[in-house]
Amino acid sequence: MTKLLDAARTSFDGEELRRGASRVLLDNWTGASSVPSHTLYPHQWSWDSAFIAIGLRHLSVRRAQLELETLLGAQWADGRIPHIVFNPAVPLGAYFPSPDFWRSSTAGAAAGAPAAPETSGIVQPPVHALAAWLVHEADPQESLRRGFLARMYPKLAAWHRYLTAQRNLGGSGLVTTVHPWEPGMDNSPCWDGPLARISPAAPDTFRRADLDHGAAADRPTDLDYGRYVRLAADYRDSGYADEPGRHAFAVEDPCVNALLIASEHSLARIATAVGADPAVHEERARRLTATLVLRLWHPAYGMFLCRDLVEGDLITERSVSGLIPLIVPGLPDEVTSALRTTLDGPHFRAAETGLVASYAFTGPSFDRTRYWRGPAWFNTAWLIERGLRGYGADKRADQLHSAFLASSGASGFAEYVDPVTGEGHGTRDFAWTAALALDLLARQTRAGSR
Ligand code: 9WN
Repeated sequence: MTKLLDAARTSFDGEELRRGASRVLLDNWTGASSVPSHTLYPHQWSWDSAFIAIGLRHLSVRRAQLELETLLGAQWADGRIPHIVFNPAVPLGAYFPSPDFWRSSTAGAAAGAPAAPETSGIVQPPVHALAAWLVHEADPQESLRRGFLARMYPKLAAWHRYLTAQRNLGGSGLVTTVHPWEPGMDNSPCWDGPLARISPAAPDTFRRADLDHGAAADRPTDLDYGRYVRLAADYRDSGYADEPGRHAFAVEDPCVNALLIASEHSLARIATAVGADPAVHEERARRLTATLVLRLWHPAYGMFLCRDLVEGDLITERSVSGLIPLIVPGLPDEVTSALRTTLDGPHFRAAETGLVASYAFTGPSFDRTRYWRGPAWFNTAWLIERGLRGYGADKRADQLHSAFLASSGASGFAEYVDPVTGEGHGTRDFAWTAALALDLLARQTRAGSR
């Protein structure tokens, strides 16, 4: 970082930031869960709720528990946690695809969708067991008193079983995602190749609600949206069935699988706390870690890559997803040191900018403001900060920590920011940005002078 950037990107008033972040979480709370944003995302989202719970625990442990309980209340009988749980009080036109598109209670009945609430039929990255453990740790006595972990454990175990059994579509053991919305990085250039094979749904068959609130230049193109709609409609029309060879889009993503491994480690702790056997989770975490390295590590790129199961090849695009495995304990030394070099080297320039771009500056599709094609998100920075700390890189983690706090507040808790200027983009008062800022602030207070 230059000296000027350094000062602007690391100075903040902790008390003001705490007040601002708390206000966002209080405003986005809807009674039993939170919305990521009242305008752009007016329902409950799966991985958002996990990140939100991690921050909410510092405001109200009870609400943080409820956030996860509400989400898991919508779990399907096959174990999947849907990526959206719809609020019936929100008008259908407020978000697309709406419940009448997914039709979970009917189209998903055979796969075990509940009769209510209505949900989507795809999933998002499994951060939930990690979040449940962190919520528990915030107040173990209250957690025990309410039987929080005992109620969460069977549901989280069923979720991981769904992912590792039904979503093992490549047979490698890794989880396969079947829609670009599943890895949570919707418009990543990694999907351009796989998406090129999909014929888009006709533009007059749907209406994009996102453009009512987001700038068109920042959001995915109409062509990509048509392809998202086609893939989701085909999945729905198959009854949300997961079978190898059936999906036109089938990708093994490093972030999804790294979060599963981190969550398996948390599930082992949860199992021990509720008197169950942690061995199955420890063993699965070990196996998945070895497979992740075997299948998705690319030494010459110095990072993990996505694998396209339809073509069988690695996708040679550098996305932040490929750095998230830093969160996985027990990686070989050469892997972690290469990941750190890539993070701060010319592709991601994280030490210089203080932020973590979603896609390499050097990539052919880099765009500073378009969705997941360059801008910096705060959940990925939080994961990398945690990963660096896990590997003892405290000094580097401290820098990321301060830069995160400064830019989250300065951007008005933006959904994402320009990775060079830090200027806010997308929606503001975005819940996970505020929640994860609160979490980092709480850790700073505990650590004292950092
Ligand atoms: C589709 C809610 C979600 C996040 C995703 C982000 C975006 C939705 C959209 O918003 O996706 O799920 O409409 O673009 O990409 O990570 O969970 O905040």
